[in-house]
Amino acid sequence: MMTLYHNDMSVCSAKVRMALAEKGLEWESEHLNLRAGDAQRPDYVALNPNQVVPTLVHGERVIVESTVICEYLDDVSPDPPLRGPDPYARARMRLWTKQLDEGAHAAIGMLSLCVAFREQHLDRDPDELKRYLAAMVDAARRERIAQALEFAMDAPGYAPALARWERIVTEMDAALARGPWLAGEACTLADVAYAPYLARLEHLGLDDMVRARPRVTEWWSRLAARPAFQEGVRRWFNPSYLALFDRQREKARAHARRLLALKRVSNRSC
Ligand SMILES: N[C@@H](CCC(=O)N[C@@H](CS)C(=O)NCC(=O)O)C(=O)O
Repeated sequence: MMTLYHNDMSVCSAKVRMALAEKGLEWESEHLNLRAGDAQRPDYVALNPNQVVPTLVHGERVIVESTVICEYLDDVSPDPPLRGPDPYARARMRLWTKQLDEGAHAAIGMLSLCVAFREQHLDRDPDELKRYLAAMVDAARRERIAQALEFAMDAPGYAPALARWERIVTEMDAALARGPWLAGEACTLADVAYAPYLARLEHLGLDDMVRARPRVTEWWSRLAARPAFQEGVRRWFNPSYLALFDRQREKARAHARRLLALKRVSNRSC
């Protein structure tokens, strides 16, 4: 039996839960409350020194990093295969997941913090928040939270994070012109990996970039209709987070429209 240490609204956890569901694998849930600092508990840090979810425990084996966990699941349970049918499809699949690990995940973190999660941090006891930030091993994450707390959507990292996601969605559009899934003919770990991120863009009101591209819209609705999306992602949506997103969404949408319009104007004048 596998045990997944995870969080309901964590995009990286949702990615692994969806992969587990695609594979039809049974697993036990150890849910962590990230806002209560559970990822910094010594017993959890012993499993995952990065203080992040998810972590998969399979017998004696401990596996961290959501991309690595998904590939591990595909190795231990190859049917149905989720890495792509041939070397080229597998290479394209990896390029997509690599991109998430190399900044796109941090960018969605920045957007989520500035639009919504800062509100949760501001509601915390200030001493507890100070302790949480001081104990954090990832200085870049601490900096993102500090920026979000101080500047919200005017944080210096916000516009670049939004632009990064617009670029990704543009690349998705080009990929989907060549085949029904991101890496070609088959649904792979690339599609699974991005599903929770597309849901997050929607929750944050930052999905104009998706809706402006019919191919991406169609792919996203096919992906969200998969039973594994329901099982691994939607079923876990936390109502208190959904209510927070509902409160913030229209402000974020209007702000993003202004930012992207400004970018288009400045691109034209260059
Ligand atoms: N590269 C890691 C990133 C994991 C990550 O950033 N997890 C977030 C949730 S999506 C987390 O656990 N944050 C800890 C916190 O908010 O205290 C992975 O893919 O597993």
